[in-house]
Amino acid sequence: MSNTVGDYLLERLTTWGIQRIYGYPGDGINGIMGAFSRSSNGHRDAHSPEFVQVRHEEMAAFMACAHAKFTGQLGVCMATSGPGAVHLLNGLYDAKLDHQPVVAIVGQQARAGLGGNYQQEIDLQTLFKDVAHEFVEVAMAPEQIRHLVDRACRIALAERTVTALIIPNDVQEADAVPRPPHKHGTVHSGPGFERPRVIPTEAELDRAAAVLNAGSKVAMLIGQGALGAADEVTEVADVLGAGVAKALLGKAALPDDLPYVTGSIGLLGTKPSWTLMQECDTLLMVGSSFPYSEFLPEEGKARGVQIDIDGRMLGIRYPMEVNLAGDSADTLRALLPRLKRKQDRSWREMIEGEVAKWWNLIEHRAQLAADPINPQLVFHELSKRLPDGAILASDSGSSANWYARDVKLRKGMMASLSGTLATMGPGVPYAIAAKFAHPDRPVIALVGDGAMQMNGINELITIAKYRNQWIDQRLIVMVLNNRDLNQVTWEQRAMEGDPKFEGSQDLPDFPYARYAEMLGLVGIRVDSPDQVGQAWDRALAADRPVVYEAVTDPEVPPLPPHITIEQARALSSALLKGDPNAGEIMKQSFRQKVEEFLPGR
Ligand SMILES: Cc1ncc(C[n+]2csc(CCOP(=O)(O)OP(=O)(O)O)c2C)c(N)n1
Ligand SMILES: [Mg+2]
Repeated sequence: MSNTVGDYLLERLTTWGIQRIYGYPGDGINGIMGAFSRSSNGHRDAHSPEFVQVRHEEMAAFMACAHAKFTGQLGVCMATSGPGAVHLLNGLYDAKLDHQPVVAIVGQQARAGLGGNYQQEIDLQTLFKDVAHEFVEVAMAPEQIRHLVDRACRIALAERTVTALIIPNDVQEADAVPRPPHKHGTVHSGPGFERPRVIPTEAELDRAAAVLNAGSKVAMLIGQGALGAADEVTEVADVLGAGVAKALLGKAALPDDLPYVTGSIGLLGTKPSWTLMQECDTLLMVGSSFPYSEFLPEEGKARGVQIDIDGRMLGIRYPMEVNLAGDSADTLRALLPRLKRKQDRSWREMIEGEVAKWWNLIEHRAQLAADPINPQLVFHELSKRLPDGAILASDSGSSANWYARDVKLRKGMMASLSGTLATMGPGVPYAIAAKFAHPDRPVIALVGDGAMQMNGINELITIAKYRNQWIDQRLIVMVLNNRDLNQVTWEQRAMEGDPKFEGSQDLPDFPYARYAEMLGLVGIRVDSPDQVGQAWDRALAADRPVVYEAVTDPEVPPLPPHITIEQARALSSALLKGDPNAGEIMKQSFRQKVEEFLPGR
């Protein structure tokens, strides 16, 4: 039985299957913290949600987003009024932009003080109106809680988006009204949401099949919408003799060890993905909103078919001939009997040849000498050792390049990053949420030193706090210690034609591995290439979380797969304008590039 609104809130969230809420306390939510305390003392339902205390509310929002990404279920985060609510925002935008269902529950000052320029009073509805525009409501009376929870959860799931529930602290402490009186002006809602089966009409499927059957060089581009459709993508690609490129959020949608998978696309992508898109005559895009048009076929060069569950995402990246609003797996399954097997396999064979050459090139690039460690080697050695069922979380930065290109995911693995917001900072909190959701699986975060200094170091404290709850404690945080905000340094050089601005780009050093040891974790610092592999063996065999600190060379260029004339011109202008590291860059860029043209690559 519920007593207060706070108690009832947790009870109703339990009905929705919420097992965990990531958050940080404050007097704006003490009425809910009291309810957590009562429920954890055994007075309540044993399935009542657990409160996970993070270091910063933004991390709670990242974790709620990652929970959704790694489980397919609703993520929930919680923060106090005012500053706590403001801190949530970046993580909530990460969820919104990557279409993840997340509910944010925030406190507010007592009703009596609102509008009084009161302590910590912020207009929260306006603050959240953009990030949670599908549903942001304030509970002004206990009778509302039931339907506000039901609607916040259902709308987040149905729309794959962020919703927000604002609860003044005196409402939290009021007597619960689980069942509003049966009278005019009350709302009587119920819980539960099941995804519908969404398949396009027969006529549209026929039209799509006609386009796909007419083509002789079919390229597929899959994104996160294809997660869970691996069998269908494989079958369709096989029938159509297609190569398959993957947008970053869809990296785990299809294993990288299939010979016709060209890997990532875009600035962080591969050369075979580039070739696939440049030379295809037909594009089948599945569950992706990959934005960069220069990496897609030139308008008019290919006929296009797109599948997306969200009608709003159709036809916005390429003028598609057929736009299919539907679930990826179900729609591909419905297309299959309509597709004719391509008898001429030469396109597919050409793509497979390109893919084989690419993996050779990647292997060789990883072995090239650098000062002291080539970052590609760190990813390459990890890739070879990835345990079955591993879950990976990459941060934004140069690590995302190497994650995209060098890591070969196998069947049964999961992986994600901040795909659309591309914010710094999700690597460590995503890994923590992955661990809570799948405590029996090894989890690896791939993070830059900038991101570690932004928030990752602090979140190591959360790892130390909770690690004993995880049956398999293998959570490895790999830090690329390059003392540089490297991704942006290269953007300054290659996009702007400016030399590296040391004032904005250089980072202070920090003893990541030693700090991990102070927290009772394992710290491994690697500063020579011959230690890289063994260090991974040690990290992967550890009985507790590990910080794997790799001292890497910031002058190894994360070159786009196809460096354009403009980029080459910009880079040389940056060097001529006196880039402080010009000599080393020339050496590394030349080495990396020359590898591409060596015979047998
Ligand atoms: C919150 C946020 N601030 C700034 C950026 C711009 N940005 C993208 S990558 C990057 C550098 C990341 O540096 P680090 O974490 O050290 O990784 P590295 O590229 O050096 O491997 C920056 C500043 C961003 N994406 N997000
Ligand atoms: Mg760095």
